[in-house]
Amino acid sequence: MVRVTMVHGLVLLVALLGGGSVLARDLTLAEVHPPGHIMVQSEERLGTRLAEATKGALQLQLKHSGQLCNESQCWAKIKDGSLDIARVNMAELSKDLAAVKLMSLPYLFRSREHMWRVLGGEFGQRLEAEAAKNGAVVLTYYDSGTRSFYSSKKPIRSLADFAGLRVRVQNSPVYKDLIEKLGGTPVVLPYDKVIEAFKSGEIDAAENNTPSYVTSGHYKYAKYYSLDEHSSVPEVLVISKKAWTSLSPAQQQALKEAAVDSSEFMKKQWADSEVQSLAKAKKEGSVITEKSQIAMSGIEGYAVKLYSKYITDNADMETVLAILRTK
Ligand code: GTR
Repeated sequence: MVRVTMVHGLVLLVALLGGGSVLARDLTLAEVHPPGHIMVQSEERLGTRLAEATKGALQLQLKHSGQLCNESQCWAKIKDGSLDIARVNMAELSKDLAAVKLMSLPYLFRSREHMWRVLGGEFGQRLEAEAAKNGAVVLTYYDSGTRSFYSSKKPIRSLADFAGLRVRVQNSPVYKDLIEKLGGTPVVLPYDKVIEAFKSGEIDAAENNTPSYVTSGHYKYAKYYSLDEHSSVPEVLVISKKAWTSLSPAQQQALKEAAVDSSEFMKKQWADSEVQSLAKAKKEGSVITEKSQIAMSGIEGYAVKLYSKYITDNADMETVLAILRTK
């Protein structure tokens, strides 16, 4: 929450002496990943940069490991203004933002470069306008690589392997439908409930990028990881409109710049983080199925059936075509 704290008396003094903002303030950032995840490292950097740029007047309070909320709850708090900042996967926004529903469609992006160009263009502006209608300001996006399936039962190599599989998905209608189309049963669960669900047998499979597969510990319960790369939906850093408008224009700029800097930092580290995570998973017994070993044509064929459900009018069709045409 934005608040003035006594403990920041020293910071306040420094700010006053340095001619900075008169009040030292905390900005709370809610994060579900634990320390050590590349996402948390990037946010720590954001906090340092922000404090430097504002001469200590803005202090980021990073609440990691889901201490404050799971991602659906965090997004709800951003919308109602009871949380300052949250980092969530964009899939969480898909119930409220039509643009996110479209960009969550599987196999839409040819590459991550393609996705970044789309977000940097008109589509990104549409998304940010929709976020604003929900009481949120987009500060930046973060790389989330590509998501792939993992199972506790057996390697997923073709469409047939989804039959009877109970697959944990994020809170997104698109992913629920995807699993149904593939022939499995979707189970919506928050991230921190996935391990228990593997242990109890409530689920047989889930999907995620490599750093999250490893830092979450899911790899210990679902050792068959199939690199099908069905989606690349990025992470998003959002601030509530309430917190945003309470900042001075100079503070807003400092926050935005620190956010963009942390995103660039993360983009550079991401590939390394993927390689290291995969190596760790392999070393500890994960069985990796490469994309070339998966009968992708069957899976993709079913996944694209979602397109006809989610592209509901000409405007959606134009949007998707514009994404596909983006070089
Ligand atoms: C991670 C992502 C989290 C969360 C998680 C999940 O890759 O960084 O924000 O969405 O996946 O599957 O719930």
